[in-house]
Amino acid sequence: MLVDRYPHQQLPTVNEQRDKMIKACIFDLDGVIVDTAHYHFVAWQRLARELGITFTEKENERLKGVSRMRSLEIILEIGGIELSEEEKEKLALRKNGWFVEYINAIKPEEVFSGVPELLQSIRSKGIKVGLASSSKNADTVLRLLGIGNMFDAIVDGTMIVNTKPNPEIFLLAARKLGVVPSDCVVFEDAEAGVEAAIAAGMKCVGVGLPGQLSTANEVIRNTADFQLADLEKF
Ligand code: B16
Ligand code: MG
Repeated sequence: MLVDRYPHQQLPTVNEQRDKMIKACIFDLDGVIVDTAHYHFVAWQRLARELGITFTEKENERLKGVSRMRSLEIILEIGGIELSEEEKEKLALRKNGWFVEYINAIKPEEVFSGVPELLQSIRSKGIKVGLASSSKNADTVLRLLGIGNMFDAIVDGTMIVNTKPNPEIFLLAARKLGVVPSDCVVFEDAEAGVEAAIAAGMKCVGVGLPGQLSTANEVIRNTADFQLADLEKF
């Protein structure tokens, strides 16, 4: 006897299938579009040295995607130093001054290869493109890279209260794009960012090495490796 394993009433209708399609792609900035992590590292290392703390490139991995203040707290934890809120604010400001000085030299060539083309091809399919970066300097970085106009909505660290892994940044991006969270896919390079995307009820493409970011729906080595056809898988 022929067993109908997929009774027709369980199959999605054409409209439901259309509803399931991804309607927005939301990109993180640092590590997904450009490597600003290097500039963050040089500035944090300069501060750590002043405080007598040894801060390595490996430890810098822990700062990816997290807020400026949390980054400072991680470095102080490494050095076993406790400071008042006021002192921490001063140090964070000092580090940011150096970071801003370094990123002022950023050139459009520093955008990861193939990324502008990927953003353009996503938009040409009628899919919205957003940017969601924890950085309060995202505007400056986008302006210096000359890619600000490639996004339908931009959310940065100045517009949110809770930083990744809290989903707030991605939920705000979806709202600005006019798309429901379940129709969004996030591109992220940091554990905290992947966690935030999933907590927002979105799909997530991790940008990193195989074996990393294991909670993402898919992991690719470089942002530009993403195949548009994969949007239909989500
Ligand atoms: P700022 P993303 C993040 O950018 C960086 O990955 C993280 O290392 C940094 O601490 C954070 O921005 C805040 O940056 O000090 O410029 O406000 O990955 O969310 O684009
Ligand atoms: Mg990042």
